[in-house]
Amino acid sequence: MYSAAAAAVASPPRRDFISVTLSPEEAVGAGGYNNSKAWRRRSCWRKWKQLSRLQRSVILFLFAFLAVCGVISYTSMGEPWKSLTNKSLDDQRTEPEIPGLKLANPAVLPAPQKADANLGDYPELSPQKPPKPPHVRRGPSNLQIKPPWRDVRLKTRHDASKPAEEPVQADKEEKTEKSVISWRGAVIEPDQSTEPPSIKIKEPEKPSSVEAEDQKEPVPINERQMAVIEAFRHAWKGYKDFAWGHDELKPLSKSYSEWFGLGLTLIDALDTMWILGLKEEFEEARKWVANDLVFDKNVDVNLFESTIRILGGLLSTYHLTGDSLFLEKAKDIGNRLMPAFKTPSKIPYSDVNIGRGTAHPPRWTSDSTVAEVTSIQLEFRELSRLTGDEKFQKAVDEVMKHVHTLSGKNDGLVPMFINTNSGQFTHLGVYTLGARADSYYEYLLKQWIQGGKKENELLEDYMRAIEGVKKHLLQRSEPKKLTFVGELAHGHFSAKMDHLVCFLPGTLALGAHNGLTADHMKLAEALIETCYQMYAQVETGLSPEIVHFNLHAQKGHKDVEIKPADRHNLLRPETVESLFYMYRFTGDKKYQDWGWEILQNFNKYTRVPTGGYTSINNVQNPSNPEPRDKMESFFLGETLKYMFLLFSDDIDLINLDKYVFNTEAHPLPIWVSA
Ligand code: DMJ
Repeated sequence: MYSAAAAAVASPPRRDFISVTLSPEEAVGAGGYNNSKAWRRRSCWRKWKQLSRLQRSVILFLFAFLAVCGVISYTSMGEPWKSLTNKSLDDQRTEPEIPGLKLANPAVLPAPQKADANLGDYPELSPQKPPKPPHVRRGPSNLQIKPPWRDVRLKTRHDASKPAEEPVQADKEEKTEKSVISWRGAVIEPDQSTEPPSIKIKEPEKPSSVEAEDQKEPVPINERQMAVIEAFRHAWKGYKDFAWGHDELKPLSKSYSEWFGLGLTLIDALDTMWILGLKEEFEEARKWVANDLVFDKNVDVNLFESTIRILGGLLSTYHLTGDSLFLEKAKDIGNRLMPAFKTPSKIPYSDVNIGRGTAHPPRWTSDSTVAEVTSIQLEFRELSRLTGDEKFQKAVDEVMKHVHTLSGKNDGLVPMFINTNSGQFTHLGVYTLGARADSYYEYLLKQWIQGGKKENELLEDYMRAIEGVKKHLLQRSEPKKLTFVGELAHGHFSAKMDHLVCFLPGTLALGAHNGLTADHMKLAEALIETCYQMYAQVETGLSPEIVHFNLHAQKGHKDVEIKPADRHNLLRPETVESLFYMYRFTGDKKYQDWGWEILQNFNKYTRVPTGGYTSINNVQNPSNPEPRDKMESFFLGETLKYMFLLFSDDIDLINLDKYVFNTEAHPLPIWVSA
């Protein structure tokens, strides 16, 4: 029992504290024990009235305070609880048993939906919704070997067709308000149409990551993707056994070849391993990069090739993993390549000695190749964004600005060479979308996308060039009437098409996805059919390096003719690359089926039993395709990566609204506008 005296407060002059009397005796003393509701209410009321105003205010304040605390703690407890629950569920999951390979946990993936391929999907003058900003990981950048199968959200094309967070109506209104200027079917935002983007880079950026903000569901890997993983591991076995740390595997002679002496295949393959989920192989390769990759070497490297393969490969691996090792290496090689830009015209030389810091053109000319000097921009621009050092971007932007103003183009089509002294095009009059010009066109569009679709000169040059292609280079073959891209030499059309040109359907489709005119998608559909026929009409089912199309129907002749000098296959990626884009944007399964046929033919004619794949000399001879004894680094960097992505139904496995692939299939983030 409590004593009333002990607990009561003897009316102090200033009652600035409260007392709580808990004495039943006192309560009963007044009128005996009465537990009726009315009595209790009266008694409480009396007590309340006895309190000073200050005491009452304090009590009321305390109640209010406790109530607010209660609400706050309830909501903040919810999240950790949810994530704890998810985490423990994750921990309990077991991975499927595939020898030596850890794969995605099985989950039920909704069947991919075929995107409505009518014009409504690619409406003229209707740009796509701006992409959601890529997630920026701000945490420590030491190696975070988080296997991608835990980083990939369960999101299919079906989900992608739905609008994202913002209300549809608001989005539509914004579009009609902004998208008023058009240039040959392209939409240019009025507020972005005059000013070129500032190259001022203030703060170094952190990597984006495939990891999204929220908890992601794992996505299962299907059988075709498994076959790609198997092919990769077979190729990797050959490289590891006979060419480890060297540039290219020679799988037949069980040796290697050097080009730059920089472990080209290993670097080119890093992000492919990450995307395929080959954790062990990736870690081993990472160790080599950490311990053995040294750029301080007296060696001449080709600026373009080392940019797209090495710098591009390191940057994308940095983004996917968040591992600062790759950024450090990227900075190192980026800096060592900069002497290439010290030319009278600022058009870079083709070759750089990365140890000595000197650069020079090829021995026989002072020209550089147009595709080479205009296809290093995605990588150098990204390096500036990441490091905060504007010199990289400044150098490559200057090249683009200069090329933009040059005369000698033919309706947007560029010649193949440019002089490093005068800065002028040379060898005028020859136009191709194949070797030496190809990726100029690809990078016009991709830089525009990378920079957030603001750099209108790039878009103008791209749109004009595609018009030039239509006007001068498009023809149809006989008997199947395949649309193809030929070449123009001093006014004469040649029905010759490099396999390299097969990047074009994918690029056109990417442009259409980003709001460019619908007929680019139509052209992409026609051209990818042609590229597929370059495989299907050949005895091995593999494309030669170059084909000539028949313009006139002749009995017993196919559309595709192959000259003896052109019948080699180097395991090139361009057709599967375009198949990947076409499948992502249309959902038409035939593109996956075509890619599957190609993979099977690579396995049939180019696979070397002891490990690795080889280029072949004769795609027309199934009984002896004449292996060349070389596996190019892009087979692992590009061809198998695009195959894996083509067979995936997960649009977030390198989401094309967040990433743009460089010309060597290394994904780099699309910049988010400030
Ligand atoms: C790769 O190095 C790149 O794709 C480049 O753009 C063209 N050549 C090879 C692949 O064919």
